[in-house]
Amino acid sequence: MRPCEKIIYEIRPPYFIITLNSAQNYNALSYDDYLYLTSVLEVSNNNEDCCFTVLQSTGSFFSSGADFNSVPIESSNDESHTERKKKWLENFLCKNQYITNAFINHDKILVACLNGPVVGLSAAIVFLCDLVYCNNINNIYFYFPFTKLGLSCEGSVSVTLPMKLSRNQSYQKLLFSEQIMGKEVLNTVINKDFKLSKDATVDTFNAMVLEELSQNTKNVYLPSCLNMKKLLKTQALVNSLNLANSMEVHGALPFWINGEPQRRFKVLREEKMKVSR
Ligand code: CO8
Repeated sequence: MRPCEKIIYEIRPPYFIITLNSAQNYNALSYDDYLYLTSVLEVSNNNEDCCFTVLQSTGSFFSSGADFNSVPIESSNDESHTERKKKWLENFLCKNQYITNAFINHDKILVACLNGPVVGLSAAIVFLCDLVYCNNINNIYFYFPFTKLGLSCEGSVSVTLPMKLSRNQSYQKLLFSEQIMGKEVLNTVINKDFKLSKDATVDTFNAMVLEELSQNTKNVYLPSCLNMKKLLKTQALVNSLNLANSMEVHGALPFWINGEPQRRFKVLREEKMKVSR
C-alpha cells in the first residue's frame, strides 16, 4: 500500500491510529482517499495485536466530507444513457457501497475522536463508530447536506440516524439538510465530552482519548472486548445496515445519471472559490 499524506496511520498496540491530515481543506476526502481509508482498515483488521481502530483528525474540522474538487464534472450531452449509467456505477455506486461496507463490517472497535464538526459521508462513518469522543461539545455538529446536493442518504444513515436520534427528528434533519448539534446526540452518538480548555490543541485532545482508553482497558481482557463487539453489533443490525447501504446507493444512482449532484457540487465549488477570493 502506497503512503498517503492526507491519511496517516500508526500502529501502537492495542491501538491502530488513523489520522486525517489535511486541515487546510477541513479534511475533505476524495473517493480515492476514502478507498485508501478502507485499505488502512484492512491492515488494522489483519493486525492481531490491535483491538481498537482509532480515527483522529487535525485542525478545526474532523472532516468536511466528500472533496467537491474531486467530483467528476457533468456528463456531456453526447453521452448516451447507457454510457452515463456505466460511468456512475463505477464512480459512485460501487465505490460508495464498498466504503460504507468496510466500516459496517470492520472487526476492531471503532473509535472516533471528534475535534470539530463532521459532514456528509464522513459524518455517516462517525455514526457507524462504536465509541465517539469529542472536545467541547458546543463546537461539534453533524451535517448531512444530502438533499441540498441532489443526493439522498449514504453510509447507512437511513438506519443509524433514526436509531440514534429519533424517527421524526431524522426526517427533519435529513429532508431539510439541517445540522445536528453535538448536544442533541450526547449519550446516543457521543460517549463523552472532554471539555478541554480553549487553548488545548487537537494533539492534546487526541492523546487524552488514548489515555482514557488505556485507563479503561487496564484490567480487561482485550479478546473479550472484540467478542463483545461481535455480540453487540448483532447479525440483525449488520443485515439491516448492509441492506440500507445497498438501497441508498441504488436510490441515488438515477440522480447521478441525471446530473443533479454534479450540477450542485459545481455550484458549491464555485461559491467556495468566490468566498475565499
Ligand atoms: N471539499 C473541498 N474543500 C473543502 C470542502 C470540501 N467538502 N469543505 C471545505 N473545503 C475547503 C474550502 O474550500 C476552504 O478552502 P480555502 O481556504 O482554500 O478557500 C477551506 O476548506 C475552509 O472552508 P470554508 O472557508 O468554506 O470554511 P467555513 O467554516 O466557512 O465552512 C463548511 C465550512 C460548512 C464545511 C463549508 O466549507 C462547506 O459547506 N463545505 C462543503 C461540505 C460538503 O458539502 N461536503 C460534501 C458532503 S456530501 C458527502 O460527503 C457525500 C458525497 C458522496 C459523493 C462523493 C463523490 C466524490
